[in-house]
Amino acid sequence: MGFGGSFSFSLKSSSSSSFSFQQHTVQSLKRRGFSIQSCFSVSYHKFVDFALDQTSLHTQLLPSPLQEKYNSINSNDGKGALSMLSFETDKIRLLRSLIIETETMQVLDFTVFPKAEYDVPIFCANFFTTAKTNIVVLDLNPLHDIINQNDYKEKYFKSLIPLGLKYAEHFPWGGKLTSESIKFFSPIVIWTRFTSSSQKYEVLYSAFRDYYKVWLELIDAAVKETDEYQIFRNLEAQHRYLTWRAEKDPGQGVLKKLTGDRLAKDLLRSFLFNGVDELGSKTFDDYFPHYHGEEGTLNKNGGNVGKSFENRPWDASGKFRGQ
Ligand code: BLA
Repeated sequence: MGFGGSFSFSLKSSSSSSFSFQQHTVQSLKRRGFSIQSCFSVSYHKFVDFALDQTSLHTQLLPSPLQEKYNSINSNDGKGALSMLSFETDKIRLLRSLIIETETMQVLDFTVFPKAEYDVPIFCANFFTTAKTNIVVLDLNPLHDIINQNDYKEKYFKSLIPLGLKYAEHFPWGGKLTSESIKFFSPIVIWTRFTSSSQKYEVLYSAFRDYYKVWLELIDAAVKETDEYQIFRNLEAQHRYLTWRAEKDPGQGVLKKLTGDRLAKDLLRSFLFNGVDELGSKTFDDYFPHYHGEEGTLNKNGGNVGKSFENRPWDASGKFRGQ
């Protein structure tokens, strides 16, 4: 099974406007009779539209070389659609989004990876929605340690603590996590689960807009690093992040169900976490020697094994308290 399928489109015809590019995808889906989002009170396309529009106000969005191969595919059962977009800019190595729409779920996986010359956090929005429930991660994932060291936290998160607190009120902590995940999250992470409601989606959309706008300000202000060692540190941190997510993304099972094992693996390694096979040679075990396979999996009774952080581990001043 190849990518693109019958409703792939030419990159060249999309010119420089990200918006028409996006609309093209939506129109393609509509032409194919996908009105799936109508049974949900949320569609994540407007989130991506917003992000692309905002980005192009700040800088020029260039189509990523990945776009030609990864654009739109149907799920194996023909009842769902996966839409993918990818871009780069002068400071962004890869901005990519995956939207999944089926009869039973709406998923957004939107991540922006800065180039290694910038130590700006990775923008991360992961929303998994069914008719009843939602699993949400929205964050500026730190590139460097913010739990044991202060400098990176001060540089990027100190001024954002009030923003995090504003949304923590609306979105209570989502419960236990693997201890690795917590190290990739910032003090302003929105990690939450909620029962589906249109009012909640409005707040989520507002949070997404606010987080993306502050992230754009950070990347705008970022000065290109010239020190080889610092660039290497950033690159290795990016590669470590990609290695974690390509291996442990909780969405893997869903992707495999929708597209089959081979395509799911290709999507994970070449599109979603592109760079995992190119940006470094360390392996998962090199980066996570203490990871025990049972962490984060479900036991036979459906209980979580090896997870912690039942409550938000940061206090209101952004200090890590742990638990
Ligand atoms: C669950 N997704 C989760 C959870 C987290 C994340 C923390 C809770 C379960 C856990 O502790 O692992 C997301 N974890 C992240 C993110 C990072 C991380 C963003 O470490 C970044 C460093 N989610 C998606 C996509 C799908 C998806 C694309 O992003 C589906 C295609 C599904 N996420 C999904 C599902 C669950 C989940 C089904 C529940 C899985 C479970 O409870 O075991």
